[in-house]
Amino acid sequence: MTVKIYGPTATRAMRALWIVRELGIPYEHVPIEMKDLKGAEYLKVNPNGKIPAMVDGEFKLFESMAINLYLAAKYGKNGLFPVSLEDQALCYQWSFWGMTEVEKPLLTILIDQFMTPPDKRKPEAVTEAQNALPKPFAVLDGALKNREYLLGDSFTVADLNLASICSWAKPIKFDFGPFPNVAAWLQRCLDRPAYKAARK
Ligand SMILES: N[C@@H](CCC(=O)N[C@@H](CS)C(=O)NCC(=O)O)C(=O)O
Repeated sequence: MTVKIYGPTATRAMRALWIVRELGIPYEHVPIEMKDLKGAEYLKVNPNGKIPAMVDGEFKLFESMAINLYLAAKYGKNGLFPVSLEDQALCYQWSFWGMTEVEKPLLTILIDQFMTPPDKRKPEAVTEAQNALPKPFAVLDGALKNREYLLGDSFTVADLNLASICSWAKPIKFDFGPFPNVAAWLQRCLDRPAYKAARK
């Protein structure tokens, strides 16, 4: 059975497209367009009318982080999903943390810079978002001190999920000067062949 991933590459679907490449499993990419998300057909896949969504046989799942944690747990034979309960919990921790602490401010800036006409931009919201980022990035920088990846020496779904969120810092040219460990880790993750292949 082939896993189906719904959503264009230039969206959060990229996260799922990255992990299927890392896992080396067969998959079908359904690049449903934004205009079709609220159509009856797609609402049967994801009743939220959002992307990404994943279908694995009869099983349907939405929420990008849940999709990736599921795929890693089910198909991860190469250490992408760690063995110990504690390490698995750390994968949940960094995935949820990325969604709650980092994603919104980065997205606010990204949308303002690239998807909002100049007369509709909200500099105050951007300033608030910029002010929100140093605190979590300082935490992340500390967590990455003297280690290549979040859990230690090897790349896991924790890195993939969090790096997929932090990748939005690149187009907005976020200044990682004060966070050199984050900058090096992010580049390490985004240099992976599976990431590059998924972006094509
Ligand atoms: N928390 C969700 C967010 C899903 C989401 O908002 N996706 C965007 C595209 S990146 C979307 O579907 N937007 C269309 C809409 O909200 O109508 C996840 O991570 O999967």
